[in-house]
Amino acid sequence: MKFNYLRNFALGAVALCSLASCEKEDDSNSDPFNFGDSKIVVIGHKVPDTDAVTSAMAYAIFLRSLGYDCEARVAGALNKETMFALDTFGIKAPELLTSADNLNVVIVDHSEYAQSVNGMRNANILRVVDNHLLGSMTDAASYDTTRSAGSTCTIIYYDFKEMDVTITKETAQLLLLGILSDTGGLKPTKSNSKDSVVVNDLVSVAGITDLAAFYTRMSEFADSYDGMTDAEILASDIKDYERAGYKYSVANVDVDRDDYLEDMRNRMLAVMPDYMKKNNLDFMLCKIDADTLDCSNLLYMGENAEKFADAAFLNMGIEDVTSEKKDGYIYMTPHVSRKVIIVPRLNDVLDANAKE
Ligand SMILES: [Mn+2]
Repeated sequence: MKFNYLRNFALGAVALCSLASCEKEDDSNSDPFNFGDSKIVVIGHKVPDTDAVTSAMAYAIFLRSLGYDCEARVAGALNKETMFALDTFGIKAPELLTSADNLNVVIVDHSEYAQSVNGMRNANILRVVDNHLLGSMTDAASYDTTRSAGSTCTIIYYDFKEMDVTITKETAQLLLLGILSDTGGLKPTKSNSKDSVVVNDLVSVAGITDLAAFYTRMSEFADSYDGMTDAEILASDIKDYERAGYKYSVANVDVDRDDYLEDMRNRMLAVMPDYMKKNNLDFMLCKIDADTLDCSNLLYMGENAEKFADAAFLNMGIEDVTSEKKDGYIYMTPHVSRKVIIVPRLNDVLDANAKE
């Protein structure tokens, strides 16, 4: 059960250790990061998850506190979990941004142009704040990245601390939501002690009395595909990548009952070809996680997809993770993270088989 991990969060009260953040100017003039006077838009990735939304909002608050003219926007419609979470605290969601053309932007929670709103290649990227493997955004003016952080909100918490900016109740709520969502309620496979320390520090500021109960409720919304078509389920938590000349996507789908796995595999396999065609992909993966069984089923489709998946995910040699080839998919246990396991290992295989 997801919320069980939360029981340990209070025990993670290790010393506050500053996450390494890089390339920050530390002069105390009126322009602490030298971002200038122009309006700044903070934005996360397309198909936004809770962390993409709340980290943008929290970072916008952070920059406004430092005197910048700044606003958060979202790159797509909010999912059910995010809507529930913001509703709970009475927080208004940011407005949609459809093009980043010629804007001054701070990017949160991604570093892949393929995951950004249109026009991002023509934007002035002041900073990337992210906890993922660095993607194609190698030309930003500065980076504030810590791959070991469980969520972008964790990084931002330490930014507030470092710059001595007060964390208000609403900021605490936003940061907590991003961390809880991205770490699956502080699951050990998706978080570390730094995330726990932050949650421990923020929970009372955020005014949450029963964190486990709150996260359970939140995850019910995350797992709910009520009223969605199979194509919408496939696209509900999908990320696009460009690497070594390949265009690919990795979808993430959760099922809350083990006996739904086979059905969900078949349903996703039926809608994957259309997604590939519409998005002009070379190949795609779809990872279906079953919480109760604690496993991932990895589907693959497209040219060489099986070959790449076999090379990346069989015989991985990772302690405590086993993988096995099944009929048409790879079975892994415990469930694996797209960010930590899937994308880095796949990119290594693609680099070794580069198109150009
Ligand atoms: Mn995200």
